[in-house]
Amino acid sequence: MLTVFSTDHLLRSPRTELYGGELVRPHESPQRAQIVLERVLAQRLGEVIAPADFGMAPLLRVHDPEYIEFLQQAWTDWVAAGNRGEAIPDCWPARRMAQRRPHSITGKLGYYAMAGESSISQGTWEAAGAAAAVALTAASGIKNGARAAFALCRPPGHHAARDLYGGYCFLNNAAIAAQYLRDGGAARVAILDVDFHHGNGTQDIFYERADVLYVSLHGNPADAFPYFSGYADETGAGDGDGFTLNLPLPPGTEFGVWQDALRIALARIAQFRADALVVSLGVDTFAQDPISFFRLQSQDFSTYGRMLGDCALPTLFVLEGGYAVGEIGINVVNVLSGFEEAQA
Ligand code: 6XA
Ligand code: ZN
Repeated sequence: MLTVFSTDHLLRSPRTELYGGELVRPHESPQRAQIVLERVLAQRLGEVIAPADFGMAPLLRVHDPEYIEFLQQAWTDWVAAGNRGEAIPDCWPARRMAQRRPHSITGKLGYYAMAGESSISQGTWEAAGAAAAVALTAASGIKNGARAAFALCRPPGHHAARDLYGGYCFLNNAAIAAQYLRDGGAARVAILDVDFHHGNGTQDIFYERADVLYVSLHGNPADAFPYFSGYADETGAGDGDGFTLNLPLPPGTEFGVWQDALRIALARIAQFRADALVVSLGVDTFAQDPISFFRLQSQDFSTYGRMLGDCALPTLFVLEGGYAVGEIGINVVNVLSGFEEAQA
């Protein structure tokens, strides 16, 4: 399987994450991508290439132009305003408040943030742009007939909506890739989100569309981030009614129960008759993950990788979360190798 990777992920290296009432070293660290890359190479998964340049057009198919401009400018404006720390919001357009974009950079951060943990620092925009290019390059492999490709993206993307960042995400790499596949001739694209967290951004982007199916297994939002998205009764709207499937699962979920939910997800994807599958691949479902509450073991990632391979669809894997850095490489590559085994 082809892997696409960019060293520009290193440009995303904030010092702080707002966590447990403190500013701590970010869970979403440069080390994560390095360890996944090392495992890809050690297991000889296949060729590793750098991304091509796709320009802004495919980003603007998914995100608002004003939002992109905000991301490009945020750090410069934050520093120019005289702030000394990294850029974090401290006021949001909550219930019954005006949903208008302020002039002030601090106001803009609140306007565009769906969560407050992710500090914006120098290079954040450049790294996010590189991650989107990684996803697009891997998607172009699929478009040109590859059976599978792995986008080793960092920062991740599935919490980013048309005009929202947060949950460590700025540009929605999986959504940008899915839209690119649609524009390249795939009539129906399915997105399967196996990250521990609900991909509120991806769901929102395609919520009213019947051409992109969004299916997610995740920690019940009553108990887990992003708290305000991912309930089972969110099923799509308008033309998209019935084209969102959420399978929320409770704290302590073991692989057996998770696998039953995956079978339901895969049955829906088969019924949809997708031309291509995009997998939002987060491995924060791992039992030892520091911020999540499922109980998957490393061998379980191989097992479900084989189940994905059995679907026999052109498949693009896009890296999302996973913070047990010691095992992130093993768990990610177990999924990819399991997939290859089933396809062989
Ligand atoms: C913020 C938790 C962010 C979770 C990010 C993630 N307290 N999403 O892994 O998939
Ligand atoms: Zn996650």
